[in-house]
Amino acid sequence: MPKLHGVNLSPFVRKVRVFMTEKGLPYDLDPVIPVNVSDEYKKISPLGKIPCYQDDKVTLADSSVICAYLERTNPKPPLYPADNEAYARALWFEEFGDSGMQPVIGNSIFFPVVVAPKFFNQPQDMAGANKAMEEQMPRFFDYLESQIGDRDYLVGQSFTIGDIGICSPLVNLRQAGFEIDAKRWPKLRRYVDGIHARPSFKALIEEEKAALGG
Ligand SMILES: N[C@@H](CCC(=O)N[C@@H](CS)C(=O)NCC(=O)O)C(=O)O
Repeated sequence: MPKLHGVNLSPFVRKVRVFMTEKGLPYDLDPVIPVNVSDEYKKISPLGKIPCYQDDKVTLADSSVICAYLERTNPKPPLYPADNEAYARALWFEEFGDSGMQPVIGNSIFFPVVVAPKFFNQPQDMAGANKAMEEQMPRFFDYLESQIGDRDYLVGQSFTIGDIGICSPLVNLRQAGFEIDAKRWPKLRRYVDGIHARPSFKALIEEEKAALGG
């Protein structure tokens, strides 16, 4: 059975878990917390990060690489568009989520509001999170609002890696108690609500709710 090292609440682990669920791929989750990881773990994940995926052929320590590999080894259902332009666009949205939104959500909102008080016994910083929500997140939301239109998916007519990359960190935003303002970004809010209601996302959102104390 393939093994996925990493814990829930991580947007990158969630990306891979949603991807594998959508493909119907079973896996064992090894709950590695990415703080002071062991030298043993660094042998399989040299940057000390989660997720790390292992099967009988490969060891891969990056969510985007893992998903790309699993698409090649398990093509059905396709989670990357066949069309060249749509393929590039899906990768772009994945990157926009991973390297654009996630650092802001993770460092300025989710960590200070949820992780610091819950796991590090540090004071909660709501003021910093509110500031990030007011000053940094709107440019991401404005862009995504301009891209989604009335569709259910960011690229074409089906669910892709682009939707996973965008909507995974937005789970952490909700876990920190923030919502996308439906009056200001109605199309984006409708879209994200729809993606988070998919069984693959919903099951993890429920699991993580329990991990956060309900
Ligand atoms: N590019 C990596 C990023 C993974 C990542 O940053 N994971 C975080 C947890 S959400 C981590 O392991 N952080 C610990 C560290 O950076 O030392 C991926 O897509 O998998």
